[in-house]
Amino acid sequence: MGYRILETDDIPAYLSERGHWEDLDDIAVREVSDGNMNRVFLASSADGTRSLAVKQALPWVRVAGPSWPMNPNRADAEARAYEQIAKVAPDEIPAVHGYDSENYTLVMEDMSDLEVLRTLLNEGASYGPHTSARIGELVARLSFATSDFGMPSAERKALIAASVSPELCKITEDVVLSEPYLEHEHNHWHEGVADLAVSFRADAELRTEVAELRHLFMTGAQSLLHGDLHTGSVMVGTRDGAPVVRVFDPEFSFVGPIGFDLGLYWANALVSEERARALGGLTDHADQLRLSWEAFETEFRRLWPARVDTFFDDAYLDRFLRKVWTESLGYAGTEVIRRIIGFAHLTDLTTLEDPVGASRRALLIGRELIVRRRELTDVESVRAVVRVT
Ligand code: SR1
Ligand code: MG
Repeated sequence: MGYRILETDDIPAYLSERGHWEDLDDIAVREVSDGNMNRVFLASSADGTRSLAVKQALPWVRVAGPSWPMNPNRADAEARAYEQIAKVAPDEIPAVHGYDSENYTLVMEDMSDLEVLRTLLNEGASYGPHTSARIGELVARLSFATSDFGMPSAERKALIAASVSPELCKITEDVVLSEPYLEHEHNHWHEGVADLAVSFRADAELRTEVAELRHLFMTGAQSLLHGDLHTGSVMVGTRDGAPVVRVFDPEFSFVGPIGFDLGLYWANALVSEERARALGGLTDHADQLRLSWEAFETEFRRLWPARVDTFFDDAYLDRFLRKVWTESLGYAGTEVIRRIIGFAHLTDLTTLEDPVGASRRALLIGRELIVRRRELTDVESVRAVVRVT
């Protein structure tokens, strides 16, 4: 039949055809699309005992429409990423009930009892003790398992080949890792940061450092990444009295530098901290970089003795983790900057009555993380940057 774009009214028959739903007299569907790229529907029975999420990739960027075409086969990357993550962290992703590669559609667990982390933080909630640690642990497990430490060489070459994702990588290479430092129609900013946008474009030191991070993003095939690990890609809540953390939306997944995943999470934590500071609502924001890094490092070191290639010795592990730390700081800086003067701004700042102070602080912190990343050798030195900015 070929690819067809699903509308709300198509979902009952679609789920029935695919064997996911039997009683078509007992199904209600609503569209809950929220991210920049795709459509999402929730189907549920009247008594709420049965529910599913249906996510379809459109042939364009959802928020831009047909003027920004995008191959819907990005859903293949998302389905592949979920398969890999399920091997190492099955409890930290939604259950995937099926993938339809003809319609680029995933049928998944309904997570509407959970909340998007960004939404909660914007409402003034704390992270709590579990969220960032679970994120750090997930990144460690996924990155170790899909690195040359966790996977035999030939198998890994096949993973790299299967995970090539040119269109989505190009989005990141453009909107995160170059456009904010150039004149580009995607860029926009609040007039209160216009001077910083101008000065960043003229900043040769900053540009060269971003060029290095961009080149590493293009060439550094360290591990399979989530690829877009911001606080809008994380859901949190409680089930049966236990904390739940679910990472979703890995459509930007490819084999790249591990620091890109950690860096995106850190950037979004830092911006969230600036929102909270502006509102006088700081809680545990300052702990999140440390919690995620410590969990990442601890888990990576725990897995190390099981490495498949023991030519990589313990001294190399120390060196490798230092490199991941430094690169993570750099990517954190690039993500902060693009979210304020580039494409796809963050509601953390755009919903502030006066976003200027928080935005200026975040931009300056972002620049420091990029240009001084090699001298920021521990969590305390990063906190010092935040304090003195
Ligand atoms: C055109 S896509 C813009 C952004 O949305 C996604 O969530 C990624 O962050 C991407 O950079
Ligand atoms: Mg997304």
